[in-house]
Amino acid sequence: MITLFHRPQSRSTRFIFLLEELGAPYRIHVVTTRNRDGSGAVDPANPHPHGKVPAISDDGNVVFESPAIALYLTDKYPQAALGPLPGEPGRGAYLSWLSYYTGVLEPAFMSKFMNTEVPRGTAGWVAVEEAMPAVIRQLSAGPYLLGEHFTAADVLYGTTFAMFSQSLMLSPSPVIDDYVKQVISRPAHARAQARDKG
Ligand SMILES: N[C@@H](CCC(=O)N[C@@H](CS)C(=O)NCC(=O)O)C(=O)O
Repeated sequence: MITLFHRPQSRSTRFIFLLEELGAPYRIHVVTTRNRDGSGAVDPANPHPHGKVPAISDDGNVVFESPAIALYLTDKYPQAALGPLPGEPGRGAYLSWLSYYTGVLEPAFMSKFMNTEVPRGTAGWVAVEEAMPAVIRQLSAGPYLLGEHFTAADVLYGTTFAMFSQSLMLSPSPVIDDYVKQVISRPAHARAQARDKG
């Protein structure tokens, strides 16, 4: 059985969404984390090395970091077809966009948030003004990141864009708006919101 280490309204909420999409049996273990304002504390029950969420334990096998968790779960529940398996078409694209999420997109958003210039040729990521057109190009062929089929990569990207769509982090884009609508209108997303408190 999968245990999701979770803090409501955080990056772990989207893994309730993914687990609901997968139809996987799971339980939620709500933990505390450190907060931006200095409050909160690492919960000793949380197996993430920095006490962050999400993390999962699959009967003692711990997985942390969002792309790794997404990949682990879609490989474990192949019948849900939420991510191409090794040898299937689209596997390379799936791995690439999952890795891009934490390797490029999140740092790009963080650089913008912190008003930091991204040093070309040194940083492993690019500015958000360069990253978003690449994502939009990929989605334009869509409707999903990998084409016609919704995958766990869309859980990560769709929920992130839903969070930032009203902020200055994202320039207005009808492609992103349509994408967000499709992702958050899924019944599993509503079920995840209902279970967010644990
Ligand atoms: N790279 C991690 C980021 C996880 C993360 O930073 N989660 C936040 C909640 S949204 C957290 O646990 N913050 C508490 C802390 O930084 O100690 C992932 O994508 O899974």
